[in-house]
Amino acid sequence: GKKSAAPKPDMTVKQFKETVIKHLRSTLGTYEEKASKQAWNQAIAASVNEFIFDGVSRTRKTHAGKDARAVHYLSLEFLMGRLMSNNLQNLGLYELADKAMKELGFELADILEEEPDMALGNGGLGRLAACFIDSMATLALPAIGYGIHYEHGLFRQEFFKGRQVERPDQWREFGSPWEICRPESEQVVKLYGYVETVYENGGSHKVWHPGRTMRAIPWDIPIVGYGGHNVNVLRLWESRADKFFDWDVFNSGGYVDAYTESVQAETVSKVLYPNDETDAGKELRLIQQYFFSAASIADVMRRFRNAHGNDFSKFTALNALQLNDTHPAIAIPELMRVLVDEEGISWAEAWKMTRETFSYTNHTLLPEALEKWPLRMIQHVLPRHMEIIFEINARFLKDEVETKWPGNDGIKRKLSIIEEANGQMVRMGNLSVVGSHAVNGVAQIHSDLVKKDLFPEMNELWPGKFLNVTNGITPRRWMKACNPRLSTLIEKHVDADWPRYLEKLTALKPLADDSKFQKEYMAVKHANKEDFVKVIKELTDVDVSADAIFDVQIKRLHEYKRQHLNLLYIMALYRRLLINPDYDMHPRVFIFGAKAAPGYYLAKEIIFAINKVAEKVNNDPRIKDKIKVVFLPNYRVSLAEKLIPAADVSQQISLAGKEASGTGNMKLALNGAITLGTLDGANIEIAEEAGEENVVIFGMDVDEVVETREQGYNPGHYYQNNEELKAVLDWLDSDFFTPGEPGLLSAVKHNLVDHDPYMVLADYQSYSDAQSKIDALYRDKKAWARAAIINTASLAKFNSDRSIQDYADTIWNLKPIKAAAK
Ligand code: 26Q
Repeated sequence: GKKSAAPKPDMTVKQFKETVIKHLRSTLGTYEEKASKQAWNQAIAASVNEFIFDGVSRTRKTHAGKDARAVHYLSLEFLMGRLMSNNLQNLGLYELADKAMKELGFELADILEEEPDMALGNGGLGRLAACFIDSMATLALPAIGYGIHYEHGLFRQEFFKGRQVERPDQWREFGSPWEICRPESEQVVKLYGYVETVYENGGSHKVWHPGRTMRAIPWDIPIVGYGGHNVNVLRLWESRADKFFDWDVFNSGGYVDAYTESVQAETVSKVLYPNDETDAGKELRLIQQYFFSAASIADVMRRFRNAHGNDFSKFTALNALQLNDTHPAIAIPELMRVLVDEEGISWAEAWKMTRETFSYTNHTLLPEALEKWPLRMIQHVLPRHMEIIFEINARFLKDEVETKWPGNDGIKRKLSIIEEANGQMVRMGNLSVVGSHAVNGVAQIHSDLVKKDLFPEMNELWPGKFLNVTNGITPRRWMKACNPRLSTLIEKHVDADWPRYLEKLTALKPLADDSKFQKEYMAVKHANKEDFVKVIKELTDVDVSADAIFDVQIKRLHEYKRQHLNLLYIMALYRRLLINPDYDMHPRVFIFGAKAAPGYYLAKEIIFAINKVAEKVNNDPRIKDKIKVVFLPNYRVSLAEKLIPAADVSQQISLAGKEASGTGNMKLALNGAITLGTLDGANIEIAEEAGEENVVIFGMDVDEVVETREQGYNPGHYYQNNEELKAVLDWLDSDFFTPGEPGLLSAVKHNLVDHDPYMVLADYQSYSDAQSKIDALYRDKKAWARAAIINTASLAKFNSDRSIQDYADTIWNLKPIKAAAK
């Protein structure tokens, strides 16, 4: 059967047109002849909101009536991208809107370009949160996302003479139609001050006298589940300065601090930290983390008290709190503070409730990326929380570690939430493990390493606490909406509800050898590439051919992701062509998209080097357009949606053991790109699902990496013994790519030859050989088409609905509740 999961909306094209025009006039204050594309965009959004707001209310009433258990997904980042096309798709309104706009003389796709990306995240972790809330709504799970309403999301990237320049992001410059301010749910967040011990009735309790309070204002973004029945919300907190100071506290201590910090109140939700993986412990970042954690916990408590007063017996039965990495880990002592200090619940009881409520997802093993805060800073900003952390730690070490390993100070030192070396630090990872009932990694190998390398003793202490939930992506955005041509082709062969049940794509497997289907599938890819040729031209002024292999590496710029390995190979290919103009290869376009953290020196040097090599390669007539190199500026969700459907090769070339999962790898493979990757993160599972013959794997695996390091890794050895590798590295020292200015690209060379922390040189030859396999495979048109089709047909595991079902079953113990129909 071809039953459709998305309901047919009870609206006609004519009615939709009338609604849009109504909003153009009454909401936007303009009219058809005068309205800008932007005004049309807003009018469509207002029309769509008529459906959405109704869904928000229906869903809310359903949950309130049922006293439903709910999950609260706490994340510093939600990388939502654009919302219009997704909302239209999930409501089943897309085709209707498309027709309506055509009748009004517009291309809907064109008008959708007016919407700025909501870039409230850095990369993988933030986009994962966005896919997850889509799936939670789709699965009708009572769920709410909590985050920060950043005024400025991730910076806009420009290139100036090949170097990255950061410009502020202005996603709300003209307001956003998708958010609803909820002033009635404002919360107060306290900071600084001191803690008083009050003795009474033979006992004592703690009173925190904050040095400052600030206001947290919630903005709700409706999250429309696929099919439109269920609409959840993403609640983002905006900080505002309090209208007045608490003068008593002001006078009693911290006067200067409180005053100079007062400027910060409004800056707390001003800007997203653009550093993924690492950042030095900045006080403002700690305050951001606490600000939204405290506001969110207060919101959970308010909702609970409204239903149950001060009877907390049902608290754990009704609430799950998920920590997206350690960034919101301060929520653990905050919940303890509220339960113990404000509700008068005993420590033992409160701790039991806290642990049952929290769970923690780890997204990295990189030691420099594990969050640590100076104890002094937490003491200063959150004095009561520091006391609570001490108490949690003391009880943990005494009752649990000492019992298991009596008298073992080494293990205590290792497991302690407080690190005693180089000034005391609070280890947020340890706090998160100790305060949670479940800890998960994001791909199988990563979860194994979390147990084996990161928290081995914790795993001994609590076998069963550590789990794997492999990441996923929403097929609604990452196939149905972004790749309409492939979706249309798919729908000729599989049930229409495939965006919900992605395993239905396995019905395509028998077609992988069907030459008619192969041609249709590759024609779709070619058409998508033709579209993207225009995007490349527009953004970079480089002319490329859609007949070339589109070889894509899109992800944040990081040494461990090894964009410079890709670069070395491009240089080697270029050199081969200069040495032998008849060098046999299929034309290739290397496409990069990547932002570097503004303070990450080497990452910025790598961007510069790629841009300089690109400039030279793209303008060298000797190589007859066999290679083009394109570094797309300002890579972001909306650009990914255009590029991924056009990709032939998906580069996933991190050093084994370093990429926790990756999710771009899933998006690209689903859209028919062949993975060129290491045995790292979810690449391993993609190879398992698609079959090893349908991916190209190279390089050391995790065990070989460990072995190579133990033998004393010497990058100079590879440099000296590989003629081509030596030649391209030396090339970076010359002025060949930077005429008249030798040495401009030397930092990249010397980092590799002298240090090479991510073993680029060790994997170089294997990578180069793998690239040759890609070339050969592509030239066998049928073999390539077959492999690409099998990839599309085999990726059901990476549906984020499956990830969320895993969380619901194994961590949250959460059941769906379908919202009442209209
Ligand atoms: C920490 C402290 C201060 C400022 C910023 C940060 C910070 C911000 C963002 C630290 C880390 C991040 C983001 C990490 C991230 O995106 N990790 C990726 O998560 C994906 C989803 O699980 C995985 O697929 C990737 O493998 C992983 O790198």
